Amino acid sequence: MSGMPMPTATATRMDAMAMPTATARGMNGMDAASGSPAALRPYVADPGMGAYQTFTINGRAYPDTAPVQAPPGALVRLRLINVGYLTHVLHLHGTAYRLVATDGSAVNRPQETTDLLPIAAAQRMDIEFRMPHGAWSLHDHDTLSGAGEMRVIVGQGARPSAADERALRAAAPPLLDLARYGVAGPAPFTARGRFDRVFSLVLQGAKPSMPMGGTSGMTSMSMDTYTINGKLFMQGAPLVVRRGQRVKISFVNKSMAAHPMHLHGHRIQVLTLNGEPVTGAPLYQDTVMVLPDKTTTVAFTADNPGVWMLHCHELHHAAAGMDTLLRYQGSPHLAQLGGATGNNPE
Ligand SMILES: [Cu+2]
Repeated sequence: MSGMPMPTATATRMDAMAMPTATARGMNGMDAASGSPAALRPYVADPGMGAYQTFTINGRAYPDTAPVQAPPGALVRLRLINVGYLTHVLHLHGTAYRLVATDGSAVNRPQETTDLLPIAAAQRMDIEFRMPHGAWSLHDHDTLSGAGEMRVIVGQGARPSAADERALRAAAPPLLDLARYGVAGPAPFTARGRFDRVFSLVLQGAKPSMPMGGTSGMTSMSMDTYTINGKLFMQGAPLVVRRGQRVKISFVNKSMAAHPMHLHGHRIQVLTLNGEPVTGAPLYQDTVMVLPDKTTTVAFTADNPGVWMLHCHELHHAAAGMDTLLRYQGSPHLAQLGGATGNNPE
C-alpha cells in the first residue's frame, strides 16, 4: 500500500487516491462495536469478525497519513477505495462534497452534501469538493476502536482544535442515502421491467452444524459459516444464464451481518437498495450492500460470457462459504476447489 500514487496537484484540480483498509493482527484483538450510534450499527460488519487493531489510509495510520493538499478553492476529486473487509462511514469536514461516481460509473447530476458516506468492502466512491481554507480532515466516523487512525488531513494550515473536532464528531450528520441521491434519468432497467432470468439468493450465517472442509476444500477463519440459499460455495448450483439475457437478482439477507455482494465481470444496476427503491440517479455498482434483514435487488445484462464469481466481499464471509458462480451456458463447469486448481473462494 505504501507504493500507491500520492496526491498529484494541478493548478485547478487534484486527483488523489485514498485507500481505507484495515490490518489484521490476529484473531484475539477484536474491536468491540459497542457505542456505535444506532444508525451506523447495521453497517458495521459482524463484530465477531472484527479482528483488526489498525486502520490505515494508503498504508498509514493517522497521524502518519499523508495530507490531501491543494490550493484553497481548487476543485479536488478524491477516489475512495475500500480495500479492507469492513464498511467504513467516512466524514469529510470543512466543506460540502458531491459523490460523482460509484464503482467507476458516473452519478447523474449529483448535488452537494455534507452527509456521512458509507463505503463497503470493495466499493469505490469518487467525491469532488472545493478545497477549503485551513486544515480539515476526512476520517472514519464509526466507533470501532481503530477508526481514529483512518484519517487524513485535508488542506493546510492550523489544524482544527480538539474542541472543534469534538463538535464536528458530535454533529453526526445523516448517512448519505444512495437510493435517493442525484437525479433520476434513463437507465437500462426498471423494477417492473421484463427479465429473462430472475434469481433470489438468501444470505444466511450459521454456527458450524454444517460440515466444512472435506471435498469443499475450504477453511474457515471463524466458528461461523455463511451460505447462499443454504449452501456453501460449490455445494449449490451456479446461476446459469445465456448471453444477452436480462437478469435480475434479489439478495435477501436473513443473517445478522451486513454483506457487500460483489459480482465479477459485470456492471450492475441497483433497483432497490436495502428495501428502498432507487429513485435518485440510476445507481450502478459492482458491489452492493445488503444490510441485515433487508433485500437489495439488482439487474444486469449478461454480456460477458464465462464463469464469474458472485460473493460476499467481507472476505471472512467468502472464506466461510458465501460465494457462488454465474455461469454462461456453454462455459466450463468448475468442479474442484483448492490445492493445485487455484480455485479458491477468496
Ligand atoms: Cu458477508
